[in-house]
Amino acid sequence: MLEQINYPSDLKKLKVNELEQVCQELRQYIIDVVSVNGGHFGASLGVIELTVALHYILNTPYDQLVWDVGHQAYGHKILTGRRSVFHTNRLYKGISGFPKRGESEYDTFGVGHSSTSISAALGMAAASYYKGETDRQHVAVIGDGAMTAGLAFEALNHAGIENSNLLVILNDNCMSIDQNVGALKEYLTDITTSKKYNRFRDDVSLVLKKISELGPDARKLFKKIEKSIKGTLLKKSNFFEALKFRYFGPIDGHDVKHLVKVLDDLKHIPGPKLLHCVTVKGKGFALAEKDQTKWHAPGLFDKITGEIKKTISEKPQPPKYQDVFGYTLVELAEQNPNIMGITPAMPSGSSMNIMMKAMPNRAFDVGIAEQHAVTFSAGLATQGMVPFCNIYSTFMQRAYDQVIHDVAIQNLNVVFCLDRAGLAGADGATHHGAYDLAYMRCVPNMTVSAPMNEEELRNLMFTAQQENMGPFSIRYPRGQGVMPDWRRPMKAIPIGKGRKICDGEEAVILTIGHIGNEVVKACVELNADGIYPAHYDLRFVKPLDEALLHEVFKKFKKVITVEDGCLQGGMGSAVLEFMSNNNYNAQVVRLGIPDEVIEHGEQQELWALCGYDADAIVETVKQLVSSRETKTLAS
Ligand SMILES: Cc1ncc(C[n+]2csc(CCOP(=O)(O)OP(=O)(O)O)c2C)c(N)n1
Repeated sequence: MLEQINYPSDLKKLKVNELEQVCQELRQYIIDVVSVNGGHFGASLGVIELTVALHYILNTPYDQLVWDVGHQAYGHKILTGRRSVFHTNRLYKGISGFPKRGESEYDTFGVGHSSTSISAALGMAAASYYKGETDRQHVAVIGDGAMTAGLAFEALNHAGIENSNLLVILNDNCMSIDQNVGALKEYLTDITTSKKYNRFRDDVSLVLKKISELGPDARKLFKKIEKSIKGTLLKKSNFFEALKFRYFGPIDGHDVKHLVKVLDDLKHIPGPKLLHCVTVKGKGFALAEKDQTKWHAPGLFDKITGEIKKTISEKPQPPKYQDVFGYTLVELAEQNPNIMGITPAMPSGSSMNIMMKAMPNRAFDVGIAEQHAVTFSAGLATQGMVPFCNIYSTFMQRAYDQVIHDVAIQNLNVVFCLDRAGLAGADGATHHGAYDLAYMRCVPNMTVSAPMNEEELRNLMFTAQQENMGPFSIRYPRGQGVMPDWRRPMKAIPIGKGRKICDGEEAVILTIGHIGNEVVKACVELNADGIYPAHYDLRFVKPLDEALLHEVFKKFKKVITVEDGCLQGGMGSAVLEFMSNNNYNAQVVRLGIPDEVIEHGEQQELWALCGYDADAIVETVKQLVSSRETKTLAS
């Protein structure tokens, strides 16, 4: 059946009792493709029935369907014109792993970061209301994990007093990437299991039934019946009702026929509504149902046995930076009783789970709440604690005011560990950690650093937890480092002190962070061709190692800067500022992320695209040393 469905219009030709078969085929298709291609997995399997029912009932793309985070939208993509290209998901030049407006008119809102759907759908609904498009539906599908964010609460708070035609579907599977956390989660579990609420659900079904039977006068009748149950169960004890939403559910999110009926009924009820669907993440793939965190995005796997494929290597592999962070934090916390760990919903992704397991009273998962994570850390720091607040570079964007207002202005000793910094790879534009060097560099009191390898990461963490360090950011990329034997004793690094990697002549390369290893590779190739550039690892973008830079600009007239971050305002910019402030004259070529949106692809592929993988660096050095004129060049 799936082969006959290219667009929702094809789906609508089917009878309701044929939809279960469509769900089964759609589920299998996702398993087939993701097992050989990679990508997010469990979340899409959990919303198959919802996806089919929504496209069956709604008049998409006229009706606006907004997916939160968007990692669960594979079924949506397949049913909206992208089945035949789904095998290119997340590949360079292939379709995006998230909804993207430029890709399809069915993708109403670009996503990747969580908890935006209610605000966005409410904006769409308000615009429709203003334009008089009263028949238009606006639906936000949001998970219980994404619902923990401040942004989602802000949107609910606003939506409750708007007349807009908005349906929020709460996809409640009790999971974020790891177990969902917090009081809201416990509340949702309560109302899913409590008898009172189940009885209430039956009342609602009755009301809906009456509506469908009675046609045009239905709304009037609904108001009457609603009034009779208002003030009792509804208002007093339902969180969403208290925010002036009409609450429906909880219902089984895997019963496609029932979903079709309920969604059809809800179309006729105006104003803000919330439908609570209970689903199972990974539904239909036993292993994914069982270990939902592992199967959030498992990589490649055997779809029959479920065995996750590993890249086999003879040599001992360096660890991932995130694991070096996780183990080092515990090691430091054993010595320093003031250290605390904070993660906003990324215990596994950041390896904070190592500390959460070893020291449960000193490590917090605060939910998808980056802003809160930062201000909570600031609060801890006022009491003499040393919080290590680990947030992916891209997600830290959401907590920028908290970084400045709550931490930096008060000069509090909060250590920001920014994982997945630089080009993040297949997750694409929404997930690249492109901006942190620039956005941290302009904040007063902030130390901005990046390790080139695991040993440096450990030393920077050791340095940052010393007394009176103030706000301290340490950024490192996703994936593996370069040193298999990384567990060396830690030592403090003088703040703002860079280091020389190799001496050279003619040209100098300045780097920050892990990308310096591409320069090491490039130098091997250049040396073989008789070209010997010097290489310095700055370690700190702020404060800059001015002594090192004086040495560099006195000796070299050809300077290349390389960073895995945006060119505007990053390390290269800092070097140009230094050069200008000190009246040096040199030819400076800056390599980094240009001022444009970089799409998805393999990390190495994207480094090459942006012109700062080892090959591109070799090319740049060769061009620079062969150019005769020496002029100041900001490229
Ligand atoms: C602002 C932000 N922080 C963190 C993440 C990482 N992240 C992606 S999916 C996810 C869990 C979402 O849980 P939920 O909304 O319940 O959806 P589910 O995966 O359970 O279907 C998290 C934390 C993100 N995408 N955006």
